[in-house]
Amino acid sequence: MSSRPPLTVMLASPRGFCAGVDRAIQIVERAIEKYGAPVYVRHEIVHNRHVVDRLKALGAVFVEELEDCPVDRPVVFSAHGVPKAVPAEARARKMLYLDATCPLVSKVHVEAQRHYDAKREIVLIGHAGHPEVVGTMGQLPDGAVALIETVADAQAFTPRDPANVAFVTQTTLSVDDTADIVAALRARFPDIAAPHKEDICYATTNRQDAVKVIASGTEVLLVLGSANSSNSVRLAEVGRRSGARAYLIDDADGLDFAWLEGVRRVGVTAGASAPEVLVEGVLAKLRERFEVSVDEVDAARETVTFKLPRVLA
Ligand code: 0CG
Ligand code: SF4
Repeated sequence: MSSRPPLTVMLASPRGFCAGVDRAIQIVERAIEKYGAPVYVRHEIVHNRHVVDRLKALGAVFVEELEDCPVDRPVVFSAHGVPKAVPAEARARKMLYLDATCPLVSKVHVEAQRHYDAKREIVLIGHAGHPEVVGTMGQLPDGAVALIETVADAQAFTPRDPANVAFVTQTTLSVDDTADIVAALRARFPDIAAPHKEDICYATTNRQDAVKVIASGTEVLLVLGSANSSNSVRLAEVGRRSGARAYLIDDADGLDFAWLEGVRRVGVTAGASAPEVLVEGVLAKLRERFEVSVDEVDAARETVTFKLPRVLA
């Protein structure tokens, strides 16, 4: 008989890598294979410490600005997208660049441009300072896009022409918070032009849905992901709103057994940039203390994949 107490792990599915993250990491790996090291990467390719450290060991060099890259080495732009000025500058410096912007972020860029061409005043719902927000705002001239972060911002927004407004969003927001902000915008601007479906991507939506399914029945939720990962931070928030104590941890070392005292059921999920090996590490650590049974709960099936840029395919 084992003396370890029983623990049920409710494992969220889908969790972890999305198609855009998978593609972005492959772009860096293939670029290193094709061009040799070092390959420069402007900003963390995805917001995960383990991914970044592994790629560094393979020969990637991470920098924040294009001017920190030598002109004679390839540079990859991160999955979050870049302002238009960045590829323009790379071309001017005759640099070889590979754009790992997720196609679902590029889609938002195209939408914003379409609204601008139609002379609409554009609102971006997103988090100030996040690189995706910087990239989306940077598709258009300064002042063309107004950033709003909250319902209060939506209520305070004063367009020049209330009949000619459009909105786009960051891809990794809270689905529920965004619905509230959109409702506040629609109440004031009934004709506001909106995305056909959603700018919040399928991966963000599905991971939040999966947390909702498991978190109401668990006392604690462990989210694998880094603190600068917007979609991972949102998963912990969704867990808290469903009544769980939620912890965002980079890996098994971040797990404190004190959190699990007297706990019988724990939820586990991972942000879109967190490798599955980190989930396995947490399960292995839980097995050191508990008699673990894993219950994987499927909230959605995902079949999305994205092609690599032709030069690397
Ligand atoms: O969730 P954000 O946008 O912060 O990015 P992360 O790299 O964590 O994951 C998806 C992408 C890109
Ligand atoms: Fe693309 Fe969504 Fe993944 Fe971001 S989280 S890289 S938008 S699929």
